[in-house]
Amino acid sequence: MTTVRAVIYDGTPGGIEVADVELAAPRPGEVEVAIVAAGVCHSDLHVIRGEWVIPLPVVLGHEGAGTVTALGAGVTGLAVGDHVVLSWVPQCGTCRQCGLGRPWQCETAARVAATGVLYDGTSRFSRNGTMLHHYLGVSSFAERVVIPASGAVKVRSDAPLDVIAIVGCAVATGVGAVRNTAAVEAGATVAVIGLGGVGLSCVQGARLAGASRIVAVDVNPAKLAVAIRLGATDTIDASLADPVEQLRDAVPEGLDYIFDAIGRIETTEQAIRALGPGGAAVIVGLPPTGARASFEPLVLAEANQRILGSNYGSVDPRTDIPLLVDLYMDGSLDLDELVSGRRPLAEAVAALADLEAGRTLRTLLVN
Ligand code: CND
Ligand code: ZN
Repeated sequence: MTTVRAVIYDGTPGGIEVADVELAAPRPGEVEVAIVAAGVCHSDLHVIRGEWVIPLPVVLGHEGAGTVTALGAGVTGLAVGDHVVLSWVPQCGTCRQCGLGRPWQCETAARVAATGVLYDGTSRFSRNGTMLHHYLGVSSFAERVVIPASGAVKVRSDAPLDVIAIVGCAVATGVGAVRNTAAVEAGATVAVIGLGGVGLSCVQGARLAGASRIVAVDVNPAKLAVAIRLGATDTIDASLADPVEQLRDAVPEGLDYIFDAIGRIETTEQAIRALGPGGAAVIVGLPPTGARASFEPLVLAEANQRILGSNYGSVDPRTDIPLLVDLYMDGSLDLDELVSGRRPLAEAVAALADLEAGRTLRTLLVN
């Protein structure tokens, strides 16, 4: 048992605390990782706003990178000192979805995530004898974590951990939604609604895919400017006029793919309504539990359009995360532009408030 600093949320409004907690040693099949940097994602905001039902109290954070500090029994392929990016779908490799080649949909990982524990049904975090839950099997807002070995993805040691931490959620999710879920073809016309860490990663995925048009939509002019630097060909300020009409005007031949990277019901509906013939709307952003969107089935059928959901960019974390790190290191993917700042773990509350207010892109909490 070691004592580590961690960010705990107890389910009450504003109930976030940075405190010392106890971390138990890794059990068989688990590893301990010293977190170097953890990214603050809008999904953490959904949690502290009470928009999703998750087991509480919980150690927050699901994006991060660090070094392996201890191995549980039977762990192979990892060594103390390895650099790892954390995956929030620590795939089991044996369930039906893993067998079908869909590790991002691992049934075992989904089950343990829903109950806030590790694979053996227990947690490694506690505080004064009370169990604390893991968030998505990661809980990266801590100095050290214990996670399933498959959630620690080994990456090259020359890549800066306080940049590539964001590959673990924002970049895998956004680039993956474009390249894997939608499989955008070269020459396709693309729009991305919402330009946070996830949406700007969609923009970069579209650039890598060779999209002919990449229309970036946001209500914040600063985010539109970043999107242009990352490869957007056009920008739309959705606060000025109906974004659906602006999208249709911008690409009269029709949009082939529209990514909703926000998850507000109105933006999901905009993504569907603004599609061109044969187009696909890809839902990447996440709304509160139970929220409903609507669309007109007749239009969808007549125009042969599709609505796709994208979980974790349909990535296989073990192969896609190292590949995305390589793309950063060879200059094909710009991650530095997505990291708007770094703060010590103790300033987690301020970092979450900055994201909520739209002042930041990805803030990294560093140890
Ligand atoms: P972040 O808060 O950084 O960005 C959201 C962006 O949307 C900001 O730039 C806002 O200015 C912009 N915005 C807000 N309202 C509007 C509007 N009406 N029209 C246009 N733009 C608007 O969020 P993030 O990038 O960290 O996360 C985005 C979503 O993705 C969020 O819902 C998160 O929970 C989700 C997500 C999904 C997945 C997945 O696997 N599908 C993984 N991680 C995060
Ligand atoms: Zn996330």
